[in-house]
Amino acid sequence: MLDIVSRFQLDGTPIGCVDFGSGHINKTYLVVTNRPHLYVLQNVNTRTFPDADGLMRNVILVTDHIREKVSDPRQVLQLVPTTDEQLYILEEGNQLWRVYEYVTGSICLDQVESPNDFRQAGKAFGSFQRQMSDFPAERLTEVIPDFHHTPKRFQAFHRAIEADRKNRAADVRDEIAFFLEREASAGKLIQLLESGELPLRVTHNDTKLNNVMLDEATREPLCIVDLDTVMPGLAAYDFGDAIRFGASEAAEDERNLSKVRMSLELFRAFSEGFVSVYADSMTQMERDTLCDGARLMTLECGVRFLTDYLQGDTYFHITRPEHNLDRARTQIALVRDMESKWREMQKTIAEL
Ligand code: GN1
Ligand code: MG
Repeated sequence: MLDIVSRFQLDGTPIGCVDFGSGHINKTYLVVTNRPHLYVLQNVNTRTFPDADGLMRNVILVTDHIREKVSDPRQVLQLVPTTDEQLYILEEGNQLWRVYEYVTGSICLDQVESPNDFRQAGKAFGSFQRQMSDFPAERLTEVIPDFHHTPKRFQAFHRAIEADRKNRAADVRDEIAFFLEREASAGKLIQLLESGELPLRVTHNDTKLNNVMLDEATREPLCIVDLDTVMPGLAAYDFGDAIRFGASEAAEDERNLSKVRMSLELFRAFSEGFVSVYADSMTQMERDTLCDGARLMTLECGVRFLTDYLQGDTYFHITRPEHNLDRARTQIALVRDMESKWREMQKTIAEL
């Protein structure tokens, strides 16, 4: 690893490389040097992102665009060039390596410590959408086509059930039934997009709380990370995926399902933050479908986890045998909880 890292223009000599972060797709390391200067090294998963150049072009376009709009360099990810002045290394076998400046004085959270943290995350993702609102979406490569096309995620789910490669379907009959009972509602956002009732935006598409760096002193947002899935999308995707992950009172892989609930207090906090910076840019239909985004992103993620479980865990990194099943079950619990809190969720948005 130090071999790779020393091909980038670092301040100091790299002396260590340790696992970092909690992503399910890429491998991320913190690089320590003999100077007080930290870096983040990533080996991007090119099975998930086969178009490595397209992906890096997106990252460069997006970070350059945001850099024009911010005052503090910590407010946007900064790629570190290689010794031959490239912004990434792409080697044989489609091995993609890149290094970012570590965002000094920042923290990122896997779970909120207070509603205020989540309000700040709402501001961060709302600002990201606002910053990207004057960027021509067609310049971005669609690195994973149909990423949030929920009906197509269901089609893949059906194929996994039919193939049942690992003979797991019989044991998860109830979970499968839960999703299939809701399949009819999966196309709501896509249909509104196709009919022109919802506008296409540049969205982040993976708005987990741990993709926001907060200032460790003020707890205010510094920057958004994990730009690999920035693509044309819907405002409701970013709002919804953030609620799915961050408004849950438990971890995404919690096994004690009685702990898994969507907190209305956290839902309100995020909504306040998001709407406070982004409301002016949103259409009425976008506002009206934010709650649908929360429910559909959770349903979709659950379907993806269960699909991966049925296929033998080939997509999301796992650290225990039933990890993806546990994740699918938390998403089921969250969807159920959202359905029971639907009126309050909608009332919250209407009030804001
Ligand atoms: C993956 O890379 P990471 O862990 O931030 C996934 C998201 C899922 C998320 C579930 C490219 O995100 O779509 O919502 O796991 N990213 C990709 O935790 O598939
Ligand atoms: Mg991530």
